[in-house]
Amino acid sequence: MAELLLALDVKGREEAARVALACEGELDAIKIGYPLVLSTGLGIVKELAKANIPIIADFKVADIPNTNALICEEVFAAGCSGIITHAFCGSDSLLAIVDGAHDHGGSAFVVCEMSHPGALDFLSGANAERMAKMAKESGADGIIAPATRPDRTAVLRSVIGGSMKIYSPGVGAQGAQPEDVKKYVDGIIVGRAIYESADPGKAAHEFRVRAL
Ligand code: FNU
Repeated sequence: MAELLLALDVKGREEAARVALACEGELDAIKIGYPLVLSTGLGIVKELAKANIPIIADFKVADIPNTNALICEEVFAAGCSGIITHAFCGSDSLLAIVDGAHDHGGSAFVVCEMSHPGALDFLSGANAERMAKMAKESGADGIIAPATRPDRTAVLRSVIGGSMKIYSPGVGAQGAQPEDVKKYVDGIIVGRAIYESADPGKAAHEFRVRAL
């Protein structure tokens, strides 16, 4: 049984509010990222959080430890409950995110293998497994692994064990189905297949049921 996370990659406050309202009651969390935050500002977090739902900041942070810590301060002060980070900058940078999240009562999720075809250039295979191992050693709360490659997500699950979460993007527009990965993961991440739907609430409901 997997949770449903909406990737709210729409632009502007009105559109974000429209989709979030339509999906009310169907979601376990909303994932926001650069498209929404660059078009509205981080203040959007407080508006979305009014629905009493966790907001996860998908900023795929990739910087030196000090900058990562400063980014965490802003993300959690804005009201987010989780942050998504890259791991390829190394263990000290990763630890700055994990500590930054935990210091603010939040969670840190680590991108290990990405879902798009180009991930096979760098962000997959042995590199992904090394990053998953590092994520576990860092005390991170979970990892991001691809619904588009369920076999790889199963491998990453075996690397991290059962105590960390896996959130999995790639369902819907990128071609994966909830049934492909739900047994390996704690949550599926769905964006366009919900927010571009004529009826986002109905689409979210269907994904939620299929992820059970
Ligand atoms: P949709 N996302 C992803 N693949 O797609 N954070 C990754 O490997 C990853 C992500 C995000 O395709 C992507 O940025 F690490 O419209 C987008 O916000 O369903 C969402 O997951 C997928 O959106």
